[in-house]
Amino acid sequence: MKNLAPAIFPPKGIGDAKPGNAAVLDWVNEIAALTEPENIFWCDGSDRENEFLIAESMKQNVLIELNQKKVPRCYLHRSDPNDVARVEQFTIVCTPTKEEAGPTNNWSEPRETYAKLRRLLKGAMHGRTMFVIPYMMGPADSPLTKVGCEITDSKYVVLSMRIMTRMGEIALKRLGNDPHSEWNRGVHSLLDVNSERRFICHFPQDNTIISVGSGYGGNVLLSKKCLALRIGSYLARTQGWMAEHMLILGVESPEGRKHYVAAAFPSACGKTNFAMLIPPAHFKGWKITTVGDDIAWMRIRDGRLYAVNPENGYFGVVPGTSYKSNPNAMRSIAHDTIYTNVALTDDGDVWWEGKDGPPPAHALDWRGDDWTPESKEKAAHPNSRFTTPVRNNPALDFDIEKGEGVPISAIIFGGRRSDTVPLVYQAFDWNHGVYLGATMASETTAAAAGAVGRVRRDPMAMLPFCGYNIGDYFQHWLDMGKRLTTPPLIFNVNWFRKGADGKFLWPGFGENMRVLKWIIDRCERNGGAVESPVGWLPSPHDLDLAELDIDHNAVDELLGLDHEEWQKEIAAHKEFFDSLGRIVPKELQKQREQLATRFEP
Ligand code: GTP
Ligand code: SPV
Ligand code: MN
Repeated sequence: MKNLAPAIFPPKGIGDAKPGNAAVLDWVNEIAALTEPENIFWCDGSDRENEFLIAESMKQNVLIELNQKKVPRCYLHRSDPNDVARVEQFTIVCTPTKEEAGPTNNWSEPRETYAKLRRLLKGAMHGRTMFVIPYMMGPADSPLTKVGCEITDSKYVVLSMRIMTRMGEIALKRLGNDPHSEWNRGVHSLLDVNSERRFICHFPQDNTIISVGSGYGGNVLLSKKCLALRIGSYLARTQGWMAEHMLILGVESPEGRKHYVAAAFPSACGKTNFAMLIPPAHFKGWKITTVGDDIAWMRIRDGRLYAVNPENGYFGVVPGTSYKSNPNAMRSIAHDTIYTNVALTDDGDVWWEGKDGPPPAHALDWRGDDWTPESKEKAAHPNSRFTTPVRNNPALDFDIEKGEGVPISAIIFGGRRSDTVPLVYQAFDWNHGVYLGATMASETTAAAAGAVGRVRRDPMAMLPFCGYNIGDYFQHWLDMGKRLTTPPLIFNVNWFRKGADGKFLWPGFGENMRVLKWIIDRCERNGGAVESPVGWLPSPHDLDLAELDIDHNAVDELLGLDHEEWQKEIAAHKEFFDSLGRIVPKELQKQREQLATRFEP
């Protein structure tokens, strides 16, 4: 199903928010001359514009209207079945030299790549409408905030960007009229949604992104992984800040003491869920608030790390979301939400695997085919998503718009590991914490096209998102540590360890509060821990497990270190570093040797 809808012609007052910045106008004209659209639609993000675009999207089958009584202002979008996740093999960092992109990125030469993309884009918007979306990443008054401009021929992208970013007037105001000010150029075209002509190209030196051939999420909402992480990480290094694949949450104790933590988990490994956590009844008076669920931009202020969430919405995993697992997400997506690739019930509601209640007797699956509970296929795609504004989140943090950001007390790394890695442990210091991040691994998920469940190293959860040489990125982390007088403590967690029966040992979700509480105790210098070869480990009585139905053996297993597994793990760290070659900083090599030594009898 391709969404190559013909041009639309808005009434007066819609689609004419032409910016005053000459650099933007020149660039738009240049892209229009290349792609030859029928007309140009200048977006301002207003309600009127949004209503018009939704109506047009329904006419052209880009959106399906859902039951407005059950899910007000919610719509369903079906992407092409060949286009349902990020495509890492076609995601490219186009730095002048291959060395700058480093061994973990696909690289191609910028000039040749521009030429190839120009050939693909030639006349690509013929007979169609080209949308120009000015957007802002970060609060209006933050020194971290960046402006981007995305050109696209997809209405789904426009509607999604309005949810995911601060779009329109506010962005143009921040950009101003100086043609030399810094802003990101993003060009997106669906082309013919052909997986053979799908390229997500980043030109960090030019602050430019060109994405063709896809209509899906992280490939096309250029604000997100492309700008906020790949280009962002490149800018962050040159400008002395950090762009990280991290959620940010606030934890307030019953006494009113508040901490913020940032956590890097790979795609589909629990960021959105952790960011919206509701503590179990035992933790009466504790309050968790969400600052961000996917991306953190952080800078140093008075020797501490401060973070903002550059985004304005959540692009979250749908399957598994329920009132049991994530009530705040369920409330968020009950209205004003775009669903992508979920099932459609006969009464116009949405359904997915893991939603509360019994499955519908009949539905249309994510492709639009008949589905019943007897069907072999899943009703919703495993990487089906919701796009919903942060304002919908009942647990939204009060300081989300604070320009200086929120001070970070702890950084948490975590992957999806069936074995080896304990439920939680603390790094000895910043550099050891950088080592934990640099060597983390996770089982692959449906968030990216390709095999699922394969353990791979995913340093700082940034493997697919670091826009430059990963060795330089590790060094940047080490350098940031030197500038921090009060660095956040660094932890590693693993919600996904399994027992001999193949089941998760840890209940996860809201119960992760028990782990978070220990982390906060450590930040306040009063949580107990034992020194182990991997770092500070809680013993079972250091975790508050009251009113939790879990047996002692499971807890011992969760907190245990299996020396044989760790010998393999350390060998895997070495193998990973060896695969990167000389770019791994000496400090991290030293950390690895020290880890190996600590395991010696
Ligand atoms: P991206 O949006 O792709 O970056 O994913 P994410 O990191 O935000 O992951 P998300 O919170 O959406 O969770 C992904 C999947 O993991 C969902 O199916 C969740 O139900 C599941 N999940 C999240 N937290 C936990 C947990 O604590 N334990 C278990 N067992 N599963 C979890
Ligand atoms: C991820 O894969 O980490 C996502 C989804 O958040 S996407 O925006 O498609 O990258
Ligand atoms: Mn998420």
